[in-house]
Amino acid sequence: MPDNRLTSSRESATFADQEVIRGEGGETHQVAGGDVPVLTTQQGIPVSDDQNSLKVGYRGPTALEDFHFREKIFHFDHERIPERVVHARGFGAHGFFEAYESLSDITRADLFQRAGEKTPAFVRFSTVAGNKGSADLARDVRGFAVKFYTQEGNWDLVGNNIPVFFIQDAIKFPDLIHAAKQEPDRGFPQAQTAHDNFWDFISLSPEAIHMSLWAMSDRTIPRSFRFMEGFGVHTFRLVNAEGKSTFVKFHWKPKLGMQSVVWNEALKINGADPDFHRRDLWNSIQAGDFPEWELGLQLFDEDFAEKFDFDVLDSTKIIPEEILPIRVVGRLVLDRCVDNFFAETEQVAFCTQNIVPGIDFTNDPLLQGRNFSYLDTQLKRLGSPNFTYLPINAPKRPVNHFQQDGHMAMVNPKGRANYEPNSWGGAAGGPREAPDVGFKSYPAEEQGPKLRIRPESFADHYSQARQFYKSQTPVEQTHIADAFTFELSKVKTVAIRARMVSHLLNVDQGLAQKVATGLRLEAMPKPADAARPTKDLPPSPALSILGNPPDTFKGRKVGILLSDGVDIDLVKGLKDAITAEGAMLEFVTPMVGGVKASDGTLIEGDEKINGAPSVVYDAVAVLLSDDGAKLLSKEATARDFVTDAFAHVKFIAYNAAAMPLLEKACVAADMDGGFTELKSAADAKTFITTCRKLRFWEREPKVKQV
Ligand code: HDD
Repeated sequence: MPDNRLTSSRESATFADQEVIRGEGGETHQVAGGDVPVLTTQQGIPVSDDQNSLKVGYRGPTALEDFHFREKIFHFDHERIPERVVHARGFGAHGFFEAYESLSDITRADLFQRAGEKTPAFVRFSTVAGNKGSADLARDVRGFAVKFYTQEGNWDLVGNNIPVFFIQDAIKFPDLIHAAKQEPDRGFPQAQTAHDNFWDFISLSPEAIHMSLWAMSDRTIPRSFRFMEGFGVHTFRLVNAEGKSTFVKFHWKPKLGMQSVVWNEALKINGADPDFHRRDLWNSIQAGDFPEWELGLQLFDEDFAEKFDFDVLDSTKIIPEEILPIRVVGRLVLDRCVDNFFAETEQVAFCTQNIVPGIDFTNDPLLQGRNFSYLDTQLKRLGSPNFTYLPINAPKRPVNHFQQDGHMAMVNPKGRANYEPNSWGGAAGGPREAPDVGFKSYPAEEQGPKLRIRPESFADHYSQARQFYKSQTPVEQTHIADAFTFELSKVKTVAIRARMVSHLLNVDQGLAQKVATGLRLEAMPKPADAARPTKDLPPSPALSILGNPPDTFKGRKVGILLSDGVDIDLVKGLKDAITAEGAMLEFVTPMVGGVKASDGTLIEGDEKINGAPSVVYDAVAVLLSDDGAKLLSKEATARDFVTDAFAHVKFIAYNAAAMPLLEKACVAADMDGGFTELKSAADAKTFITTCRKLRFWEREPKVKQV
């Protein structure tokens, strides 16, 4: 019998597909499902009954001697470890870094020596402020932490998706984070900076203004981890075999281009699918659609650093790509999901201090402080200095040292020598240092008085903020003004709102005016006192997301709303066009069991209409029969599907029969260039080509009046 079903690109997994590895090995016994391992306690004692605790009498108390019960509850009680004090919510994946060329003239770091060489890597993406259970689409900076398992040890590049930071000196980090997270008396709001404490701190810290422009831009509501840039933020050093040092800034460029959602969409995604980003990464890797970034380097010497307008040790500043071009030197591919979230994503311990021969620090005071903080926090989180033996943290090369013991010592070398120098001779004496190949710090010359100061060269807080704003397209500038207005509208203290606007006056008069108007401030404040006047730097076009569109719809997802009786050829044509573009699709149906198309084909639903609002898709199609349109135009969730797609300036494909729904959704009278009618299967290609623009931004001024 022919298989009369049409499924989307997403194949559903069954229990039988899943590899059962829990309790592999040991004795087995027959149960209804087949031959399975015998359930045991942690001590390996076979368990006869896991459903009932041991009681005295038929209805009596539980016996203290029930070791199985006690062990099970004891272990459960201790399952949690402290969540990260920042970046608690994250999602990781495995992959590799591949060098495009040898950089041996610049660095002796092993992973950069041979073109084509692949180095295993693990990446963890995260939000900063939210707790572990918060939602993915919080307006927040995203962490982009990469662990490279090089042949000369682990290198951790612990970066963000924004190239600058809020503060210049690590001593301010606890204050910044306290202000950003939930307020201590009430324990809310979580996972958002839209509250008094955060903006109070920022408005009292002019150094934070540049990053707050980035934070209020669309960069902090990315569509996917796959469509974000990443940055090492600080200036680091690369050191070659001759000991020559070159300064470097690290950049990650997503192969599929950048993309963000709009704010109203972000708010709704958080309700519809709080796991939106992690699900997206998981699904794309499982589908074999491996996310990829290119590693870019900005390389410069002391001479450039001297001449540059800003201090290269100041993490609140960028070096524009237009001044110092990025050299692309390799790619990062994520091709494997974790097997166990806790073991890998939760226990992975990134430390900025993890560098390898050929890479070195600079005196950036933020970086210097981080080097203390990360090691310290891992001890707190993971509970033992032996966290380096956890498989996710262990280098993929042998380790040899004289450190020993401690909680959970899992690797315990044999032999007598646990110190050096010793006179046990040869291999029995254990490892010895190797001056020729071992890590050597770059011998930078340092001297001067001990001072608690902020260098004068760090004092210009507004020029690059202005440059960032000027580099955005008008649509993006509007989003920045809207984001400031939204966040400051949640701030109850009017004086804080006004103080923020006083800083924006030093950035751009028009921006300050828009925000002041949006807040209905009674009077425009005076510009904030500035240590340095704002310079009018030329725009850096590379800083805009919309100014650098991807020109492909690859990796994006279309939600197709269907009803019974839908024209099967239209559905097939659309599916083919989406698949040919390398994009994904999901069928959204009134009932998850699917719909019967015009020819009787069962089209299986991926989602029921109330479980997949259009916010979880990049573009939508509404393909209905006359009866289907009659039914769905009375269904609020179907109307929202269309209304939201329209409000979020998405491309919408429809067939003529769907018009009653479009009318009920109040979009029929405003149909614009973002709509494509699918008269025949051939029109689907036109629709997908149109979707490459990602959003129909021309519509936005018409759907936003306040
Ligand atoms: Fe940090 C975690 C990125 C400044 C202290 N940070 C953490 C993570 C990322 C960053 C991506 C999550 C790592 C993971 O997935 O496990 N942090 C940054 C960037 C910064 C920065 C790009 C500035 C350029 N951080 C910073 C400072 C301090 C910290 C100045 C303290 C002085 N960060 C920490 C931490 C965390 C952390 C408390 C929490 C959990 C962890 O380290 O492992 O140590």
